[in-house]
Amino acid sequence: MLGLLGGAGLAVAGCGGDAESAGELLAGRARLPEPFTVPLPIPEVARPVRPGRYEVTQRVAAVEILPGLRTEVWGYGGTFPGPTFELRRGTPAVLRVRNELPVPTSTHLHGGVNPPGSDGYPTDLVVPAGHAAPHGHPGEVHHPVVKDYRYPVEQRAATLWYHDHRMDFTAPQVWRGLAGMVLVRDEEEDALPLPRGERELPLMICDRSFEEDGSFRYPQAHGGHGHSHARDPDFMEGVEGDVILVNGAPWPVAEVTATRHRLRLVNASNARRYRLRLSPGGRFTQVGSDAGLLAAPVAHDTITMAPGERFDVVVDFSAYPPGSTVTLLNTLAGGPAGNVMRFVVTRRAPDDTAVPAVLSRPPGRPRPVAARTFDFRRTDESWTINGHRYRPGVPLARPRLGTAEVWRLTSDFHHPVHLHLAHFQVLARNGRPPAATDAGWKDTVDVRPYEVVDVLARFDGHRGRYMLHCHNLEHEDMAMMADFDVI
Ligand SMILES: [Cu+2]
Repeated sequence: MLGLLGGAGLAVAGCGGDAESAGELLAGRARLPEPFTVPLPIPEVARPVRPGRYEVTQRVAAVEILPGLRTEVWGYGGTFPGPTFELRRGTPAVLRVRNELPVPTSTHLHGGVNPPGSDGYPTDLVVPAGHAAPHGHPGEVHHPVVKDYRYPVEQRAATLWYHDHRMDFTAPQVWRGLAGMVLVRDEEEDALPLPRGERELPLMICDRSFEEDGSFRYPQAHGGHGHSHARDPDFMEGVEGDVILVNGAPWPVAEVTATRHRLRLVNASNARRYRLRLSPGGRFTQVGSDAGLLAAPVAHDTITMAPGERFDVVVDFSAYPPGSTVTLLNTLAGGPAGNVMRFVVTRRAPDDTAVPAVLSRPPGRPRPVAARTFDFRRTDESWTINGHRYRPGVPLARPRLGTAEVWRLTSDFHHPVHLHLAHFQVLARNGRPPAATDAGWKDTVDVRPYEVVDVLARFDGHRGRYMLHCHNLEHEDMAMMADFDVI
């Protein structure tokens, strides 16, 4: 069976689009800026209100994304992206989320190893003041106005991110701005001579479309009116915007010295995959994956990123003459979405950084105690796992705490599969070795049409109810999720 599937990795799921595209393009109507004219913003680093305690308010705000136009965002702290939280392994953090939006929310720390009550389960909702809607789903929980999320932060240094995870409405609510980054740091990372300070850039990449007045454009049927899985069939595959934003700015430009820089790449798009490449050439030296530092660096000419994935890379700008420009391209798209951002190399500067041949000692691969298969597929007008639409509270698996299992992920389309709580390593694609970009411990894997991806997942940290789901957010809202209970 694996042999037969082996050649089908690039077949397309009957949509007539190109085989690498995971969504449907929604053309915008706004006047767009020339690429590489808006400076790259760096999100504020959140300051604790007291040690280990953070507070953030989700609110409506008007921000300037396209020059000269105002965009209403729903933002953590009223910004898009929200503030970056810098957490330290061994120092627990409490994040109080206050909801001043017109809709309920649930905040998921993507990649976090957190107790189930703080995981951002889709029906574990923070509801705004005056919100009178009834409980819409079995087992739905309503926290009035505020909720304290408790993060033990016992995990390795890694690039995480946080975003809304509200049942049925994750895609429109993230599209409106509910996402930000979290950097976990630890002593293992401190000891490395990697670029830091101004030479460490968090880069949250996502796509959006805009109306003529600068407001976000999004398909009405997906837009959060009423309560429905009756989505716009034109966007069944997912929504792709025609403007690429980095840290909330369209095709921005950043000045860099001719030294090494560390780029924390996050694909925060609803549905868009990227294949990143540097022009006029150059290499990404990957030092970390979703769940932390690699054992050893891996060099890539290109990096393919599915929604939810992170790549922690070093780029050495001393390879380019001062005064030159280096463009980060997305070779999966033609037209405007083929550009991501640009670096302008300003001048030579001292550089005492390095990328050591040994980066870290990640946990080894445990021996699996069980194997299961999860089939991600379109069934009638829904996206399903093992033939089921999402049923909150009905687990499809009950792995034991402290064990590991091989989970086989099969697919009819592009489905970036994300596991809450559990980190995994990719063992095989179609029975063959994984891609170079599959290295390390991960929490999200790019599963392509008719692919069979085997991952070794370990269930550590907490017992309770977690989930796996497709991280194409429109698919997720169209029920491509499942619970698993760690027992
Ligand atoms: Cu999917």
